[in-house]
Amino acid sequence: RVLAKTDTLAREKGFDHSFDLLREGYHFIPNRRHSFQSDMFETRLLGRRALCMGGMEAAELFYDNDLFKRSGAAPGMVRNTLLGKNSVQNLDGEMHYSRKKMFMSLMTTDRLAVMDEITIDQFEAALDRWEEQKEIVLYEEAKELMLRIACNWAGVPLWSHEVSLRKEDVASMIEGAASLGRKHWKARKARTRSEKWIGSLVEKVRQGVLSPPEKTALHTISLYRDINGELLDVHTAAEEILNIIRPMVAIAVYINFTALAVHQYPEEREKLKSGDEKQNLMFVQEVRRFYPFFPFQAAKAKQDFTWKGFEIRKNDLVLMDFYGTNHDPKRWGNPQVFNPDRFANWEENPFDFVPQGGGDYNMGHRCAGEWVTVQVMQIALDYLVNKMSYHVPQQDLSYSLVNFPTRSNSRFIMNDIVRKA
Ligand code: HEM
Ligand code: MYR
Repeated sequence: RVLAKTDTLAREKGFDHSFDLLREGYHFIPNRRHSFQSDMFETRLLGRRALCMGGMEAAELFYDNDLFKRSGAAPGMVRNTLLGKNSVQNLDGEMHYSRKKMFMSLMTTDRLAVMDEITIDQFEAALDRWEEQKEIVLYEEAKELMLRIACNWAGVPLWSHEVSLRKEDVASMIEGAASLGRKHWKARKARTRSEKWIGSLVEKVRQGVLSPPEKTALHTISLYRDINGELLDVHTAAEEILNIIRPMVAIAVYINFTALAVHQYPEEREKLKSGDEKQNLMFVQEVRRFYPFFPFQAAKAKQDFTWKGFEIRKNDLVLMDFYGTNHDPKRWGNPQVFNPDRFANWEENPFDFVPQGGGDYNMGHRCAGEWVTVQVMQIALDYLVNKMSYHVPQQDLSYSLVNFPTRSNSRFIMNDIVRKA
């Protein structure tokens, strides 16, 4: 590539802005895109130069595999807690393609239908329990519910005596992903313990003493062979099985926000009472667009190039803002208004709506579990609106826009739960 004449990239002055990132959270990149009037700017994070960008065109750039790679991009603190060291998120090229194909092979129509059945069964069982309780904390209940759904679907045995330990550990990997200090160490310990748990199951599958059903994650990943025809080492296989179980538990965050939206937008709730599938989907999509969850993603430039006249150098660290792209006023009118109707005539586009990343599932790093997430949320929404009645007592429903990831401060308390006839 020939370097074109370059414009000056807006550069934030100062030695390091990690502290501002902690202070401004989800708004760190959008605030600066706004004040610099530019979709890309330069700052310094964790002691190094970092280019931050957002918006639809930036997303298109970010998913160009000739220009960006993932290996060595995610900070160690996130790899040691949320992601794992040798997992699919850190791979590029052929290695990534083959590993991603393994993940996508778990997402067939048949397997997604099984997911629906398991989810409905678990919601039914949970509703039986909830009717007996005076009060529940939805976010905590949802994590347990999702752990049961995840293990069942993944072919992972889950004994009743271990439910609370596994739930705490998996939740801690998510909740401690962007924390420092005690919470960080707790998340690391949780990852080590969870990898041991799953690793021993992988060994049993390989020895033939445990036989999970075919097409489940435990079966598929334990027996997957890479481009050299080799099995994954046990540790990596465990990381990848956790890459199914952990994010399924993370859907609890979206269940919390779905309940919050149902509570706070009664006129939208009314539209869901007919059970119309399209209205339900529009609502779920707006929950994923509107509420903050996965903030941004990191990659590294593979070569020198220019974009919109800005010079990007090989090995530059680039952060792509997902939250800000979903709230980009250039693309979404009144982005801070919750309005499911905006999805009525949405022309699907892989770069403007990126709560779980963008681009192509097979060729890029877009979330392998996006269909699972949407399906589970659709069922949860139908339960919240049409299958149960409940009361939402006075509580602190606000959520932080500073901490990654976030949820209602009260974790959504409900009482007087009754199954609707
Ligand atoms: C990747 C978000 C649920 C499996 C990702 C990425 C994001 C994301 C932002 C990275 C995209 C990129 O790097 O370009 C979320 C959110 C979820 C969720 C917010 C809501 C709970 C799930 C579920 C599963 C899953 C339910 C599995 C059943 C994965 C995998 C990857 C991934 C395997 C790695 C893909 C790759 O590197 O090629 N997710 N995800 N996620 N997600 Fe999710
Ligand atoms: C998952 O478990 O993979 C799904 C969602 C987890 C959300 C965690 C959000 C905080 C992580 C900050 C990542 C920054 C990456 C550079």
